[in-house]
Amino acid sequence: MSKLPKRYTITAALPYTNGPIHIGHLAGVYVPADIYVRYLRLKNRDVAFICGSDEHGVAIDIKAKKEKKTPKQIIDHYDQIIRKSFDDFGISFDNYSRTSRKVHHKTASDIFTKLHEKSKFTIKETKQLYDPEARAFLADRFVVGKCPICQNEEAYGDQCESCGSSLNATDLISPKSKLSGSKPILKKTKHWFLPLDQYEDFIKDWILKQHKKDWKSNVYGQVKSWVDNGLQSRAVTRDLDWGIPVPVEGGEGKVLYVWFDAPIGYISSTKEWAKKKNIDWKPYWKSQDTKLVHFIGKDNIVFHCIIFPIILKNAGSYILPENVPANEFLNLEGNKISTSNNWAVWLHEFLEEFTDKQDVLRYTLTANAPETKDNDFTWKEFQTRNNSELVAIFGNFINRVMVLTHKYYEGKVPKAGSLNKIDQEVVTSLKTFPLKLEKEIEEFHFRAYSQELMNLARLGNKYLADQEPWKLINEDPERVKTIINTALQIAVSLTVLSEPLLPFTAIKMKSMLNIDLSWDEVSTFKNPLIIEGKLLRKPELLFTKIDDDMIKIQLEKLKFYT
Ligand code: B3M
Ligand code: ZN
Repeated sequence: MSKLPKRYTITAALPYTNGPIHIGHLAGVYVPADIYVRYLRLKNRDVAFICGSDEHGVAIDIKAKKEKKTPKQIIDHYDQIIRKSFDDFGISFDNYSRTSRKVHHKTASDIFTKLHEKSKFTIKETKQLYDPEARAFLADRFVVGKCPICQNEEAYGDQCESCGSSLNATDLISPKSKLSGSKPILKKTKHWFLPLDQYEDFIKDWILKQHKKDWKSNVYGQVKSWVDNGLQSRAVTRDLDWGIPVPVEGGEGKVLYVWFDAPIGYISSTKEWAKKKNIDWKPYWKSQDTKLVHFIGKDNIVFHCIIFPIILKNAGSYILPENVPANEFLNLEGNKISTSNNWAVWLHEFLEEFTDKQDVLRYTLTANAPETKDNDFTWKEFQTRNNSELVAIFGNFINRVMVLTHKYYEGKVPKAGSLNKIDQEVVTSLKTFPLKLEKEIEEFHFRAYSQELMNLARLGNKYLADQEPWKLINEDPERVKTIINTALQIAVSLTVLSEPLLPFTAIKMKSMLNIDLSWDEVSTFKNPLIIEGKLLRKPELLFTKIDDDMIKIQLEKLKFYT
């Protein structure tokens, strides 16, 4: 897309409501998406930031059965935990819906019916494992048995978690149903298949040819390997009682495969949002001058780059994503994050224990984001990023320039005299930051953006440390006015340019500096960013040190659960 998009539809992966949000979700999907959207809004662009809870699928059904609850109880419980934790963490969705809502059932059913009526599915009879006692077909996760490869007794129908082999449920030795424990039988069943193999040329041309340069290598590489191995047709219906009922003749007792309906959840959530705003949803999904970007984790690439685009291609005049900047995985203290072993940092618990450190976590997860390879989160790094960068550089600079302005000028911005060589060099350097940061964000390089931002704070901190205005106040008060005025220009620029990443801190800084500028006003820098005489508000500390015992508590917590 060469010219500027008229509007942006930005989606973030719909979290399953079978558990809370953890730092892996944040680093992989939600913090990068939120940075991008907040930047676009600061550029006064028309943005729809869309998400919602993903409420169907086998995992929810399994959890419900395990906890002797209904799926509805499970999804209601986690939907409100997830929704609140996103809100408290500043993930600024324009709409957060739920795929259990009517608007989604209708949208997904209509799209399925349309593809069915256009004969875009192949309907095939297959043999599947069936539990004669529970009178239910068994999805892979509902079958356990001995792994034919490593003899592990507890292998699942789709995968053996001890040797990692992917299996077919019929491969298992002495399979058992997780529902009733009985021996499953093979029973004929019918499913609707999406013939992905018929769209290889479409995917090759759209992604492998047109997006070779601008899509991330980890995403491009995964799509290429799927295509090189030959796309297989894929069942998009399931013999389950939890999900969206198959809306066509012969679909009784079956539901839509969760990965058929979930991405359509972006569209239903957009419809819900547009209705609340009394605007038309269709341009956000059907106009060529809309830029559509999906933020997801690497395990969702095939669904967002192959299956969902093929569904939309057949559903009629939908746009394709301009980019799908999927991140890799985040590990925790050297181990894979595991919800079942509680080896995770849960967002809602973090927010309870660190009430005012949302931006510290946003910064740490971005500075260390798994953008091109899996990466590791450690509590030590969280402490170091806070103490050595946010407190010692960023916060220290802002606090000093605020305190000195109040101390020498009763909080009023002093008039600058003529700039000496060093002042000019600092201002010239200052003017390069907006475009530098803009480029990093537009190219989804959020790690680089966070480090360049810290460099801007370093520029201010070093300028004050080198100029030492506190030593000159008596002998050269005019010089001090110039230094403080220049330092305040840097502080204002840092405030606006940091908002996408540090929204909670930016609110405090905008209030202290008594400013409200757009990104472009900072990048054009036509006039001083803050004019002499402007009255600043009282300084407040932006960041406080994290001491060792706060980290020790977190590490103990992790050990306790292992
Ligand atoms: N619910 C998240 C996951 O795979 C999945 C994303 C759906 S996005 C349409 O963990
Ligand atoms: Zn095995």
